[in-house]
Amino acid sequence: LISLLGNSTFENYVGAGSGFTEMAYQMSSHVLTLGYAVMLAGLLYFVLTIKTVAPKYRISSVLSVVVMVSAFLLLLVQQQNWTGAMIYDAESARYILGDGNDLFNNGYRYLNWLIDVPMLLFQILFVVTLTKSSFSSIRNGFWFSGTGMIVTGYIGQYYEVTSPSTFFIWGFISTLFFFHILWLMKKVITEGKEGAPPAAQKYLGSIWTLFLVTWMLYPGAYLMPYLFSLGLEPALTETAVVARHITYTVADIGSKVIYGILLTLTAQEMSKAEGYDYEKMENAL
Ligand code: RET
Repeated sequence: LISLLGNSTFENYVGAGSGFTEMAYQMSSHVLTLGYAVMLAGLLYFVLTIKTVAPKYRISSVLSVVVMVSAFLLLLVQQQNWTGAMIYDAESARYILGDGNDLFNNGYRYLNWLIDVPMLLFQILFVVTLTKSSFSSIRNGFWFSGTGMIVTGYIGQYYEVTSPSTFFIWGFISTLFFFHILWLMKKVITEGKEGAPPAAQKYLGSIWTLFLVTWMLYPGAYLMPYLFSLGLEPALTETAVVARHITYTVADIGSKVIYGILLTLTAQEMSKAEGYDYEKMENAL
């Protein structure tokens, strides 16, 4: 198989090997569809709530809009890549890799992150006020490590079947960038809490938990074929394929949509504390 499929991801190897049962194929297709549908719904939320926060916080909503548009488009293409790669084989009653079609690759996701990761990281800087760190040095760190993490992971994912050691080395380098991002974000949230009204402090605490949990899901999805084999050979099973699609979708909804909503709620509390109360303004919406 390796000579036929080369550096393609393990989803193709499963498609060319055992193929996918109806349930595994459809669940994958549906969860990928849910992903882009939620982004369009989120887009409306961020547009419609922009005036509920004081003008200086509105860049955060604008960045959520940017994230939603890019995620909607790239996740739509990702879903079409899945259905386009597999065909139904009536003889075996399974979905198998189609001859002559594009292979499946998670790369659309990675390109989406290239836009969204820096945007999501910058976004919080427009809501909180830093007490010690400088805005521009945090912003540069976010940008540098955000893109570094994704580009190295993007290269690594090509080797998940053909060369586990290459796959793990790129994954490890990517993880170093990831730790730098976590350290910067912890700093931003800790400083942001100082001087924020109590209700906003509570939201900032939830944002940190959400951030930790949802961002950790991405490396989990990267490792998925190995998590299912618990060894140095990737598990070429449909369960691992479905688990990866679900993990990415859950992570995307949490890290982009729920995160954006929590930042909107934080900014609403801060706006209120500064005398901008949209609930009292007749023409806010
Ligand atoms: C990779 C490669 C393996 C190691 C690590 C990774 C981390 C990825 C992350 C992605 C976050 C993406 C987000 C997208 C939202 O739009 C690249 C999978 C650590 C943390 C938040």
